[in-house]
Amino acid sequence: MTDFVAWMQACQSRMETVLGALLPQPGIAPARLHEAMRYAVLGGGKRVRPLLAFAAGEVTGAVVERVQYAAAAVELIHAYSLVHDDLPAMDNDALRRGKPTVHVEFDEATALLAGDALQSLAFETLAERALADDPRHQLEMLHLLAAAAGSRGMAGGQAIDLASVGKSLELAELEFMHIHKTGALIRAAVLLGAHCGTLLDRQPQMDHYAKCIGLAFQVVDDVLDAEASTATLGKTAGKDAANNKPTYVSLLGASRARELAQELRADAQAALAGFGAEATRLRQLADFVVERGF
Ligand code: GRG
Repeated sequence: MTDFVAWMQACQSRMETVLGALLPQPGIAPARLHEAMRYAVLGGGKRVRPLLAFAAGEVTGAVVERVQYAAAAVELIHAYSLVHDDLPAMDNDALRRGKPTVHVEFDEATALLAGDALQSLAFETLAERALADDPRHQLEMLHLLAAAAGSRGMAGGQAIDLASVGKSLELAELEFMHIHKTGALIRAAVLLGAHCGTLLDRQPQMDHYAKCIGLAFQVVDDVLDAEASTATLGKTAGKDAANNKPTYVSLLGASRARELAQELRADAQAALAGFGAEATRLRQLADFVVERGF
């Protein structure tokens, strides 16, 4: 476990350095926009998606100097989504990663533009250097990330989320929403990391792992939103209930939601059964994602 914590910290620190170098320097015009972009991305966040990319890269023997850019691209999309999600037109939140949200610290127009520019920077990062031996794999990475972020992925899930406020959803509908809103980008993190190395016949098993982890992450997020404090989360706790949003906790109760997270963790671990020691980090991350809430 100590070894896992050290690995995690090394990846997080690498990410901070890589993201810091990829983001435009604050003094460069337009300085306010660049400051807002750096504010949104640096100095916070668990970097779960980059960790998954690094772990998946270990399975396919990818070099970290490549995976770090795939990981950064996914994290930039994630950061943009948080900036836009916090806007008054969406979740209207004032606290993120323990600090004022971007539109509160800067202004709404700057927050919109910062999110837009972070999304563009993600694709620039994926496209501007060789990240896979086979250029077709790199093209597939661009395709995977675009699809995961778009209307049939994260943005689509967000649209369903916004439309579901005040409604009671069936469990299957809630799952559909989260597979898109949260799961799609988490899946992309795993697949992009894997694509930096030598792709395997067991790609579908890794994909299944990624889907289970994506959903488990959301179930745990729902439990934490209901049970953890704002100080612990670094974002406003209890927002789902306050906004009358359907969640795993509101549909199943906290106890069954915890069980579901454990079942998804077990499914994720089972998907990796055919892998050897090269999948150790993915296994540890499955435990980390689920246990962070318990
Ligand atoms: C605006 C297109 C668009 C999409 C927004 C990600 C998202 C979609 C909304 C965020 C709302 C939310 C709380 C989703 C639940 C799961 C989630 C993505 C939590 C935040 O991710 P973490 O916990 O955050 O990885 P850190 O700060 O650690 O990076």
